[in-house]
Amino acid sequence: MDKVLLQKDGNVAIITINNPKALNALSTEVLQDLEAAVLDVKNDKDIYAVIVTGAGEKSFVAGADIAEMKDKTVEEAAEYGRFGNKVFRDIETLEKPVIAAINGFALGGGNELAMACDIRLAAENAVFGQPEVGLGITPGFGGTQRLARLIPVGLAKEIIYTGRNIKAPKALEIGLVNALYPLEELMPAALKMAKGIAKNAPLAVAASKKAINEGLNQTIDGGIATEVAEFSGCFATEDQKYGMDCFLNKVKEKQFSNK
Ligand code: DAK
Repeated sequence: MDKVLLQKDGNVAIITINNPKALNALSTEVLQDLEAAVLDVKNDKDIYAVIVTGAGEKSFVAGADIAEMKDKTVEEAAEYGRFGNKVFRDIETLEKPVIAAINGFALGGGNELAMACDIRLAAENAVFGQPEVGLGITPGFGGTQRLARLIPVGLAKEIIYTGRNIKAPKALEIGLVNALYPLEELMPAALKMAKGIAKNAPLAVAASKKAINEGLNQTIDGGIATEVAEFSGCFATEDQKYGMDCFLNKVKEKQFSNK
């Protein structure tokens, strides 16, 4: 696994897309290594939060690998799309929060990877876009679906139909990212947020993620029912008893057990 690096810092995992010669473009090899890294994090009971970023100082991910894609047949393109979408859904449905630390270009599959994460923090030099129509294709790793759910649909259509890149301040203005930082402050900020999340009850954070994500695809009544199921399920955990005992006994420094 050298196209994706996996580091662990306490309860936080950092996944780094490491294909800098192609500005971290998503070749099949990169996607395979990303799938393995996500599986590792999923199975590590001591990891409570995850950061995804790109190697180097210029690019998060500059998209799917155009050189690899160019000569694909219809069937091969469908297979590539299915595989990339499977890996991105693994991230979206991972029972741990995932923060994208967007350290430069987030184009095509790069913007789509960021959108599969829960929270997007970006460097002030970041550039976003879905340039696929200029290459003769549609977005293929969920861009038509996630962008239209994340920002106003008319803006999503404008970004996809024009293929024009947008700069970080505009991405912040339209809600595509949560916050901007000078490049050197991006990873410290992402780590601080991830460690802050990791101090809370991991099972409660996971249940909140599930309720939000599943609720977005349901009616309001269905979503509320999902929330009730997730909320009540927390009462079967040791961490619910512990968290409430800590409050009632005025204990400030909590150490949840993830049970
Ligand atoms: N793929 C492959 N190589 C890439 C790349 C990419 N996406 N982006 C950059 N590179 C390579 C460049 O070819 C160059 O390689 P060398 O010439 O050095 O060998 C190296 O990275 C440095 O790039 P530049 O020399 O171009 O660097 P600049 O600073 O001048 O420009 C740039 C940076 C990010 C503006 C530019 O590289 C660029 O425009 N890159 C392409 C961005 C792009 O169009 N991305 C979207 C890709 S399409 C689907 C599945 C998936 C998708 C669609 C359908 N289905 C199966 C249905 C997803 C599609 C995409 O993501």
